[in-house]
Amino acid sequence: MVRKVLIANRGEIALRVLRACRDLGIDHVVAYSEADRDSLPVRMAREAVCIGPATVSKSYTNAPGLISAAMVTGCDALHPGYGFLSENSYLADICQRVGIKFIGPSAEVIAKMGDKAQARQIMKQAGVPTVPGSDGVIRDVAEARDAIRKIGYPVLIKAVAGGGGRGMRIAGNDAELARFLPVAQAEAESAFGSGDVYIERYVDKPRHVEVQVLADQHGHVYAIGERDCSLQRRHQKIVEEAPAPNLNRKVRDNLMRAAVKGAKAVGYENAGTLEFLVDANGNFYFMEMNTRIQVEHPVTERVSGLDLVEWQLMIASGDQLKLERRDLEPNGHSIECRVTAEDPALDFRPVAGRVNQFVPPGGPGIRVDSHLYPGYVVPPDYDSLLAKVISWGQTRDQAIARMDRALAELIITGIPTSTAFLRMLVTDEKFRRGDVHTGFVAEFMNRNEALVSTLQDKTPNHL
Ligand code: MV4
Repeated sequence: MVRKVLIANRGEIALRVLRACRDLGIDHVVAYSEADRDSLPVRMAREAVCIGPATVSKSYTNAPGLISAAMVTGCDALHPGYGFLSENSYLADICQRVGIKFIGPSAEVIAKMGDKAQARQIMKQAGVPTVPGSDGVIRDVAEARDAIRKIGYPVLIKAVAGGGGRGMRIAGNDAELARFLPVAQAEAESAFGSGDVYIERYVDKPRHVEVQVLADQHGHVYAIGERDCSLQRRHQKIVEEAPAPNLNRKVRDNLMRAAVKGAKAVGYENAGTLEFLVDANGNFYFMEMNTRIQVEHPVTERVSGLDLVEWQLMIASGDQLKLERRDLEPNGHSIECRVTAEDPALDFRPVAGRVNQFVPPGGPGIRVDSHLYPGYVVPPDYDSLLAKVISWGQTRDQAIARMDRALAELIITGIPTSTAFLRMLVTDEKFRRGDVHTGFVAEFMNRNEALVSTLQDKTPNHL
């Protein structure tokens, strides 16, 4: 049984976990850095504990500090949120050893899925479709050529310890391979501390479709549904939706089955996500598994009716998860927009500073997850997410109309935000048609560069 949870995160996700704790009557402590002393989750928590200075490595990613904070405050569980140490097998391992329930899968599963080449192999062996590629790590050009004989060009060189798209290199022929392999290895070494890379056939303009899974401690594993997260900029997701638009029913069923098979094969526990690439012909391939709750979980919550964070806590407590097939049919359509403190006029440069006014949108079909309040000072030390605006509609068109309305209602003054850019995106004709793929935002920018560079948040009339 989980009695008291250390919330080892900040911002909107700390608030989200706090809310789930309150709804379940579970005691909680928010761990915060000096930069977050005046933050909303700290103010709203029953208890909070300072874990160090603003610098991430001295607070939110300092595992010994988090463990001490949990022990000193009498917590018997730790929720890592997303980012920071949420997929760190070392933290999960120490938690296990000192009797603190890490709210997520076991340290062993986190480590296996953290090694992207190993994750691929495990999924392939379990019968989950993977992109044709190398069997494990590629050491030199000779090994690469050997693998490519079977898979063909173009290929993508990826870091084993990477993920999220960082440090990838495309090679279209032998010459490019010889040039880019050492570059990719050196980049991987300096970025992730491991120069190990692997190779996959390059899929052109795929869709990013991911499947939410929930697995309890008693062997019940369910695919809760998929999300399309194709709208990304520099590997940062901007807009996510559930269900995925224009996804063939049969393809979807097969995706759900593959996700359950994959999660069962690794002995998964708690909430997780299997990322797939879907090509233009509806073929799908396993990419990576995320062993945490994700930023975009609310769209799945909205169409499934499940509180995923509550389920994380209940699963960690040993509760049984039993769902019927009909519980897993998506109800309507949900879209999330990530409102960030970035200036579209300055190539989306992140900004810090004081929020003057904050008026979140409301009305039918709108949910806002945000840690903002008027007067809040956005610190420069962390990611730039300010608010997630989540819309719901019976149809995708209604979800889009409500999102457009909600973004028009949203008022954040004092710092520039991405709000106006998001409004442009969701009202784009191609987006409306559900004609999405991972190159969408880049193409959108090419079409709209001039307009985007002039975007500014509108000032409310009464100022
Ligand atoms: C790929 C790919 C094409 N072919 N793998 C980027 C993030 C990481 N999770 C995997 N990524 C990709 N892997 C093969 N074999 C294209 C991407 C990719 C991408 C994937 C999802 C969302 C946005 C993306 C943007 C550029 C490239």
